[in-house]
Amino acid sequence: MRVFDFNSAIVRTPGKSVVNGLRANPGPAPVFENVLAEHQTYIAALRAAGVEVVVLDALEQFPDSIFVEDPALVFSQAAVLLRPGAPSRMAESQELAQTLTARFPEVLRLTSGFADGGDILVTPDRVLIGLSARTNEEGATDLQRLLASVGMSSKVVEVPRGTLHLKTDCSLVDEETILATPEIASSGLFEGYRTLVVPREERHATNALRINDVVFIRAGCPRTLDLLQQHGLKVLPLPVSEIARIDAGLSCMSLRWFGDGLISTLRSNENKTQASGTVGGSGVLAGTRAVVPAIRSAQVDGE
Ligand code: CIR
Repeated sequence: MRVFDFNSAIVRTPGKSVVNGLRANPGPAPVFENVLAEHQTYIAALRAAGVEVVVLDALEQFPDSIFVEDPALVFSQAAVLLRPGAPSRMAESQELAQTLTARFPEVLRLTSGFADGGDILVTPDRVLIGLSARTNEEGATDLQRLLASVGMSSKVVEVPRGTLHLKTDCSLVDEETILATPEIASSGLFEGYRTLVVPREERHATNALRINDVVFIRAGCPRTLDLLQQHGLKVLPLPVSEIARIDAGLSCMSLRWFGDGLISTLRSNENKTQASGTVGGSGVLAGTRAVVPAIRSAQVDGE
């Protein structure tokens, strides 16, 4: 199985407070309805790619909680509750604890330091942990210990200064290839990998997301689209200009893994009991129908 083969994902509906999400970006705050629309398009794209999606309820008290990738890390065999480096996001991992415990055979916890999921890049041979303003050495070392306990090797690397997360600047697009900014491509981090370097004016396109046989990229990046297509990849541009206003991209809106079918069982139970958190999964075909108009509208918007 490839590291980007997924059949399951968790996302969280944005709350209205998402407009107050953390941002280094000095531009305008996002508009709630537009964030919601981008989120719905993203969910449809995941379903169209063959993933069953669990949609958790919004958490108004945590403006950034739509970005579920940061407080946790998931693999087929285990999940890890992380300790996000931004104080306003620290308690988000606890909000995921029950959901993860219900779905994973083992749930581990980071106990010291800080680490954000956005700093963790899973490659075929090891897990890369980036040191950034959100992930410190203590957190990275603790995470290495946890990963070793479930048989995974890892390496700690430096994130370019001023970059929010490791995956802000790079993504794995196939088993041998990394989509990267010029800075990270020349850093020597990806020795042994082929790097596809995005042009400087499209540097925000590097937070791409490979899901099964398709690579999601940010809409409005024609040169990156061409670069990936020339490389033989199937690419789906998705609108993220609103969430980009709070420094986010495509990977941060989901936790993804290849599960053993547990979700379907949970879905039928949760539908019966109306337990908190709604579980999506109207099927791959329904997802495909929903995502196509959304993509057209992104192109019309000239995003
Ligand atoms: C934050 O600063 O934490 C959020 N506004 C954006 C998080 C983006 N996360 C990610 O790319 N993994």
